[in-house]
Amino acid sequence: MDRLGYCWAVGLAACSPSEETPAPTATLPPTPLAEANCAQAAPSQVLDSGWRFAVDPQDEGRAAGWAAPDFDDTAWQAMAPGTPWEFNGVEHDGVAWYRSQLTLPRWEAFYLGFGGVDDAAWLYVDGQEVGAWRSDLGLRAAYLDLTPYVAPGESVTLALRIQDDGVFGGLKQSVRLGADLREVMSDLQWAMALAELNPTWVMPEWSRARPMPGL
Ligand SMILES: [Ca+2]
Repeated sequence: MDRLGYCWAVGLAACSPSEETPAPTATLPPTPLAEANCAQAAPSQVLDSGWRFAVDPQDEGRAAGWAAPDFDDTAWQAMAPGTPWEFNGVEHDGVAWYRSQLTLPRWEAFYLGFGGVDDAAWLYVDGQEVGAWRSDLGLRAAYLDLTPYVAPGESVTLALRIQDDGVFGGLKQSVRLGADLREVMSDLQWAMALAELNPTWVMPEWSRARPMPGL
C-alpha cells in the first residue's frame, strides 16, 4: 500500500513513503506520531470473490429476509464488485442486493470499505443493519468500523441492499477488509476521510464535501 498520500495528508517531513521517492536529505527527528503514521501497512484483503447478486424490483427483500444468514441465495447470479451491474449484463434501475460470506481473520480490528456505492447502500451483518450510505458520496469512500459487530475467526453473512436512482448502479469499486481504516480506501479517499475525521485540520475545500441531511 502506497503511504505517499497518507504522509502528504498528515504533513510529516520525516515520512519516507516508498523506495521510489528519495528520502529528504535533512529531516526533523521523527516524533512518536510520525513513527506511528509511517509504520508498516496493516493487513488487508480484497473481498471481490464469492458475491451473489439479485435485483429486487418490488423492494421486497427486506421483508422477505434477504439479509438473513440462512437465506438461500444459491439461485442468485455470481457478481464481483468493481464495476456497475450494467457492466455485468444487468439493465436495472432500483433496488438490488449483493450477498457474501466472510470469515474474519484473527485481527484486533476490522474496517470494511466499499469505495463508491451507486447510488445508496445499506449493509447488513447476519441480518442486522449496521451502516448506510447515501448517493451524495461523490468521490468519497463508503466505509465502516466493523469491529463491534464481528469477532476474530467468526464467519458472517454480509448483505448489501443497493438503491440505484438511474444510469449505473452497484458496487463500483472493490470491497476491502483491513485491520486499519487506511487500508480500505484509495489515497484520494483517505485524504477526504481525514478531512471528515479531523474538522479542524486545514484541508482543500474539495475534501470537505458533506453528506446530505436525512441519512
Ligand atoms: Ca446510479
